[in-house]
Amino acid sequence: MKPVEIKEFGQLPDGQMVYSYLLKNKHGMMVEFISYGAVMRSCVLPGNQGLDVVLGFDRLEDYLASMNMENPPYFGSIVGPFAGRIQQGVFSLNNKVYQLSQNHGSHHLHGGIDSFSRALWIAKPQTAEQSITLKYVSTVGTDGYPGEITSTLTYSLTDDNELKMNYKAESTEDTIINVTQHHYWNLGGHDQSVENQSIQLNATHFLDKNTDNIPTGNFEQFCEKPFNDLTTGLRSGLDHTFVISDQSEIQASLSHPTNGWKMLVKSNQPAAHLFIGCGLPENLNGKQGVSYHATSGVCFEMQNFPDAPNHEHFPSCVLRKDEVYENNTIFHFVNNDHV
Ligand code: FUC
Repeated sequence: MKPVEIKEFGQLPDGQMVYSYLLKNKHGMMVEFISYGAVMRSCVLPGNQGLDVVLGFDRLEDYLASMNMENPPYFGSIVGPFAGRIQQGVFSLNNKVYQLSQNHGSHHLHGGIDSFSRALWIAKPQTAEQSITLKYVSTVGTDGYPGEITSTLTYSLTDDNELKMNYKAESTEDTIINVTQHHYWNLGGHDQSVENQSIQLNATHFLDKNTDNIPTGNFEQFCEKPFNDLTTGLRSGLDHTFVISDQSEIQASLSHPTNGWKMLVKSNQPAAHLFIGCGLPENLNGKQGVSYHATSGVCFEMQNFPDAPNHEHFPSCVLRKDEVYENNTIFHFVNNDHV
């Protein structure tokens, strides 16, 4: 078995070491993760002399500082225990009311203050070629969540240029869960703009939301049939949850107009939350001196509906203590001109 390349990436303020893990396939595709936030730091496609298609930072300090911004970008990280907003951070479960941390105005966002994105994940011994498994245990009551939640995340890179994510969670008490991934993609390279790249979704409706970006419980139709190109109007401030129409193989795609690259997204999740960094600060200093801006990348966050605990007609987000939650998502890169 070919060992994954492991390096020291930096030290947390408390002295703990953050490692980086590099997966490579036979075509030269390379994906790098770090153990802080289980972040995907780079994803280099084969053949194009280092076409790096995800946004990120060069130094651990930049990741740490970014999480202290007013609107953290969550570059490349795993988001949880509950992705998206929960109104006032309040929900009921088993006839008990829980108050989660209010880290976004008076609301709860992306798992709160000590969320999965800020955690140090620990690597487990490698069991398959070009694969890395990270584990994180969040203690009972972290950010107000019931249960000790054990997360196990495996990222694998195949020789078909597929990046596979398998995430599992178990809890010692009934809890709520909605985990996603926050990679900002740009098929032209992380130093470009995604404005002219086309997005297609296996969806006809998105969740209506209020001025605080919280679902109202209603659905809005944006096209007649799935896999329409998203209209420019919608794309110019994209921070929407799209309802996946059916569980057919492909849920979303991103295509570059000229270089031939296409990313197909396959997932077992009921929604795709799409975000084009409208909340990113201008001139955010990223990898290799690149200055990121509002259209530097687009996130395909495959997940359940935000605020699901407060809407009975949304898919359930309850994880019972004897159950296993799974998010299986695959990013498949294809290019007829290359491989
Ligand atoms: C997305 C959005 C949010 C937020 C964040 C960085 O998931 O829904 O609005 O700003 O990521």
